[in-house]
Amino acid sequence: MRVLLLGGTTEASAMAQRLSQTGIATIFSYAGRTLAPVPQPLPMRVGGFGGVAGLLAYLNAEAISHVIDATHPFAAGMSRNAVAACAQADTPLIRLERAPWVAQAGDNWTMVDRVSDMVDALPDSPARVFLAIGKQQIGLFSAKPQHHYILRLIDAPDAPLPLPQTTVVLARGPFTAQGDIAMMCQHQITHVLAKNAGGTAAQAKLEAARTLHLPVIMAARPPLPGPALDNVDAVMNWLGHSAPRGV
Ligand code: 3Y8
Ligand code: NAP
Repeated sequence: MRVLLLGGTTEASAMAQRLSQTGIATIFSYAGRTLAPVPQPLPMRVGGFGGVAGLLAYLNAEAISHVIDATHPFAAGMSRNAVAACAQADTPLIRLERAPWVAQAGDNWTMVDRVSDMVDALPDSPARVFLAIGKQQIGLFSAKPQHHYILRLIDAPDAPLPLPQTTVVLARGPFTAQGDIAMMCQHQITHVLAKNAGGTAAQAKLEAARTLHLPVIMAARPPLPGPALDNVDAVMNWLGHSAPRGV
């Protein structure tokens, strides 16, 4: 058995711990989005594969018997490529994915279908917007330059930001409600924008918004193909009962 673990989430790190403890030959894969990704207890590879064809070639060259896609629910491109390449390689694939967040009593959420719909959900009158969606899609918000955007990023921007009024907060999760309440008060946040990532490491901003009675604009996840499980034990069970490719 030789597993490729597509990582980049808290669940992927938990999966890596379990696989390293059981001695199953596994390669942990990062996209290389950050300067210094969290080390893993497994051999790591960093960088894209080169689309579906590149991933297919990798599966064959590395004789991968199983693929676990533990990427983020918004890493749709990687997940779709994994489904296509594993189908061609006849390699068993499972997605490890946590449940989405659900609004609770006291929450003031506006749900939108996708990140690009978040801009229209913002008011026209100037606001102080906590953009907790990373840096890949902040260009969308140049359509509403009247707001002051507080951006939480992992690495400092390597180019000028496409927004006229910004404050950058450098931090890597997991986050705490206490920390996010303090940060939102310090920056006088009026709106919180989030992707429905689910999980525990980034829900602090939602707890903080609830405490501070702030509105949240929540982007729904992109639809993803293929079977998914929501915990490490279930994936270990799947591994034990999935015939490797070509059998
Ligand atoms: C490179 C690996 C672990 C995994 C930790 C999780 C939790 C902390 C919360 C906020 C939201 C955001 C962002 C976020 C969280 C975990 C998890 C998660 C959100 C690292 C990591 C990589 C990335 C990539 C990065 C994206 C960005 C998104 C920041 C490592 C730390 C906003 C997603 O600068 C960039 O280009 C960053 C890009 C993709 C989204 C975006 O579009 O910008 N994650 N995040 C992975 C790789 O190279 O393959 O550097 O160590 C992983 C984690 N980020 O093992 O403990 O499980 O979700 N990551 C979101 O949820 O909206 C922050 O600030 O409240
Ligand atoms: P994406 O848009 O779905 O993928 C874009 C391309 O990045 C993929 O086609 C692939 O390149 C490469 N890639 C993505 N994940 C990879 C991985 N684990 N290993 C190797 N290559 C990978 O991905 P994304 O949303 O930018 O996310 C990138 C990474 O950050 C993922 O590991 C994800 O788990 C993590 N992350 C993302 C978010 C988020 O909000 N999107 C949040 C937390 C963590 P090729 O086509 O060249 O193979």
